[in-house]
Amino acid sequence: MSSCVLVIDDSAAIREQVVRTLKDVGLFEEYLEARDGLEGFKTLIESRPDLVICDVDMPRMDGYKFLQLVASRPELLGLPIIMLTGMMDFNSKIKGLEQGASDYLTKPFDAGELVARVKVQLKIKSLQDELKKANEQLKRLTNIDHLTNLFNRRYLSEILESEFFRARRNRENLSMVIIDIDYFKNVNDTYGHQNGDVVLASVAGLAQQMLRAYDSAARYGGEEFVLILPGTPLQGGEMVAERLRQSVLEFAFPHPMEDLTLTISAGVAAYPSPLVENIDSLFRQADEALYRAKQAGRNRVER
Ligand code: GH3
Ligand code: MG
Ligand code: MG
Ligand code: MG
Repeated sequence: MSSCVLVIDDSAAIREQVVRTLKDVGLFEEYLEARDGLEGFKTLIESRPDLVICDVDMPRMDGYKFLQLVASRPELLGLPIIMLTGMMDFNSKIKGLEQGASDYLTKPFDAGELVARVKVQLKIKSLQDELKKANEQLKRLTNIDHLTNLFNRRYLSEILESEFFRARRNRENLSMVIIDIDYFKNVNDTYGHQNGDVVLASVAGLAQQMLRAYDSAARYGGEEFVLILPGTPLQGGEMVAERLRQSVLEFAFPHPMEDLTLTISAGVAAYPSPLVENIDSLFRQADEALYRAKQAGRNRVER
């Protein structure tokens, strides 16, 4: 069920005729009207109808200009617009379609044809919406690690690629933190693999809580995580890692892990730095720092 249609025409009689035709078949719940392109665009932005029926010849702003305005707004992409006009010549139809109209009807219109064409547009719109949803779902599935809800390793490479080059272009800082849970094998051995999974999800949740909107957290390996912190120098990355280390240390795990004191080790590296000229060396620096943290006894952050 589509809920809202907007009818734009300078003639009150035509608007009434269109609305009555659509009301007769109960295609919409709400009917909005506007007298010209300008008023129509304002109503469109405010009320976001599911379909627009628009006259071409109107004072102040005509239908072509209206189409141009709509096309300039990416958020309106896919909105069905049926042009309705008295103009009989082909060129005006072609012009309308080229400017983004979904369909074209000439006045006087046949009620049955209007309804049929509106239905076609609504069908196309709903298929597009489904496709969009399926695409978003697919994107989620390809980018997200199921157990932890963090980005997966595959998507981490994409993020690193874009963030590293953005940092280089804009001469901005970029920090990377690699985290490895200490003695995680013991957790599995003591509480079982399923509880181990709970621990992984908990650590991921704590990491996610630390982050700002443009930071990213990914599950890099079994019990290894990576944080990407754009606009953050080395000291900032260390601070984030240290806060996470503290919060993991203090975290109260659910039954039967009440007695578990979990720790993490982390290595931090940042761009720019004399040792970091590309993504690989950024990774290597962070990994070597992590190794030093492990060597130094774990439960610590190294740079
Ligand atoms: P260290 O302090 O040196 O890091 O010791 P560790 O035991 O954490 O290191 P190690 O790499 O030897 O062990 C990691 C363990 O993580 C081994 C593996 O069974 C476990 N693991 C990997 N992925 C998963 C997972 O998805 N779920 C669970 N429960 N365990 C996992
Ligand atoms: Mg007109
Ligand atoms: Mg490991
Ligand atoms: Mg480990």
